[in-house]
Amino acid sequence: MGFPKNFLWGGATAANQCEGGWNEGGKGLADSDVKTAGSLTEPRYITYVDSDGRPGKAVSEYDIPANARKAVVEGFYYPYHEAIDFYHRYKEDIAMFAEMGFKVFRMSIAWTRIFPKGIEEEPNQAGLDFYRDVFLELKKYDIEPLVTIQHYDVPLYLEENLGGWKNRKLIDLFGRYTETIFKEYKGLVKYWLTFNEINSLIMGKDILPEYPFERIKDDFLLLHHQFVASARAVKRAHEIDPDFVMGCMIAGGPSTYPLTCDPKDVAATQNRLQENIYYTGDVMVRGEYPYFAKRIWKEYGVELDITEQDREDLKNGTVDMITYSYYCTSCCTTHEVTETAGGNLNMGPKNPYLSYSEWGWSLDADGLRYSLNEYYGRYQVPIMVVENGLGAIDVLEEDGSVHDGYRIDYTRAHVKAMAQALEDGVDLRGYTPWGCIDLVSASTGEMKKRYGFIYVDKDNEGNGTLARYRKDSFYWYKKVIASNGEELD
Ligand code: BGP
Repeated sequence: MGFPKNFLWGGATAANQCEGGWNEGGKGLADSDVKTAGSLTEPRYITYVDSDGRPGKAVSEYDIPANARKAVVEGFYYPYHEAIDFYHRYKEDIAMFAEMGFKVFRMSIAWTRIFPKGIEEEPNQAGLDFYRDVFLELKKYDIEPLVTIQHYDVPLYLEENLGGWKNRKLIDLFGRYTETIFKEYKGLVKYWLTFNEINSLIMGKDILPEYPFERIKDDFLLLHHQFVASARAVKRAHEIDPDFVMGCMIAGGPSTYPLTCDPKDVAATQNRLQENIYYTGDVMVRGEYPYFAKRIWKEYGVELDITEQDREDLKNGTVDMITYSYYCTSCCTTHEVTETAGGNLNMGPKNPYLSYSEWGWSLDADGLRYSLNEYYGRYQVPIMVVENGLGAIDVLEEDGSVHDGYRIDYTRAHVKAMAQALEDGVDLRGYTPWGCIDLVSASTGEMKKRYGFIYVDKDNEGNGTLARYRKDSFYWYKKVIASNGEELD
C-alpha cells in the first residue's frame, strides 16, 4: 500500500516565527511583536508602557495595568523582529525546500502586512506583493502553498482598541481580510487553513497552573467568534473559487491517554478529549456544537450568545479537511500525581512508557497512528498532519554539518506511524513537519529549540550570520520524499 502517489510531503512555518521584517513593507505591529524571548524556565513577557510613560513587562495580558498600552520598549530583545529573516531570504529558503523535493509548503500570512491595523478599508499593496512573490517563487518549483490565515498573530491595534477576539467586530474585519487574500491569490493558492491550533484558545485551563476560572468564560467566547469567522470565510472561499480546499487546524496531541485503567481516569480522559478536541472538531467539520457542549458550558459557567445567524453560518461553513499538529501525548488522571512530565505539573503526569525531550515533550509515534484513526474515524474527511517534529539542541560542526540523528529517528518513527495509519484506511493526504527550517520557538521564544532540516546560524540572543546549513536530516528527508516514504534508513 504505502503512501499515495500524490502524497503532499513538505514542511511548515509561520510568519511571525520566521519572517522578521517586523516594521518593513508597511507592516503594522502585531501582538506577537511585543513578546520578549524566554526559556524553559523563564516565561516570555509582553512589554508595555503605562500612562506616565513607565515601561514594564507582564507574563499575561491580564497582568498588564489598566493604564498601560502594549508597546515595543527599548532595552528588551524581541526574537520575532528579525526572526530568521525569511522576509529577505525566502528565495534561498524555497530553493532549499525544492532541493529536498517539497510538494507543499505550509506558511502563514501576517494579517498586519495586509491590513496593518486591521481596520483599514484598503489593503497594503506592499504586503500583498510580498506574498504574491513568495507564491510565485513556490510555483517555480511546483510547490503548493498551504496557507494559514491566522497563526498566533493579530494586529496589535485590534487587541488594544477593540479588545481582540472578545469583540464580535473582529468577525467582520477578519471577513475583509480573508475576502482580500482569497481574491488576490486565487490561482496561486489552493489549500487554506483558517486559524492555527484554534482549540488551544480553551486549553489554558488544562495547561497553566492556577488558571483563573473567570478567564475560561472569555476563552470560550473568543473561540465562538473564531468559529463563526472561520465558517464565514470557508463559505466565501468556496464562492470565490470552488477549487479552494479549506481546512481547520487543531492542536491534536493533548490528553490522549488515561494514566490508569481506573474507570474514573478513563471518563476524565474522555471529557478532556471532548473539551479539547471534539468540541472544536464537531463545530468546524460537522457545523454545529456537539451534545456535550452543554455539559462543558455548565461546568465553566459559560453563557454564549449564539445567534440564529451564527448557527446558520456554522452550518454553511464546514471545512473540507481536518489538519492538526502532533508532537506528543499526555495523560489524564483523577489520582494524585507523583511523577510529572518535563519536571513540572503543567505538562501533566508522566507516562511511564515514554521517554521525553529536553523540553519535556513525550516521544510517542504510536500516538500519531492512534490520533489519525481517532480523528479520521470520527470525521471521515481528508486529513493532514501539518506540524510534527522534535525540538532539540543542534551542534553546528566546523565543516558546516549538523549530525541530528535524533531528529531522523523521531521523524522516521512518525513516518512509519503514518504508513500504518494509511494501511488502517485513513485518508491521509499530507505531512508538513514543523519548522522545516529552524525558526523562533513559539512557547519559549528561543532559537536553540530547533526543529529544522535546515540549520540557521542564530542564537537565543540574536547573534549569528543567519547563514543556512543542511543538516543530516535534510539529506535523509530528501530520500524519504524521493522514494515516497519507502526509504527510511
Ligand atoms: C505549535 C505552534 C507552532 C510551533 C509549535 C512548536 O503549537 O502551532 O507555532 O511553534 O507548536 O512549539 P514551540 O515552538 O513552542 O516548540
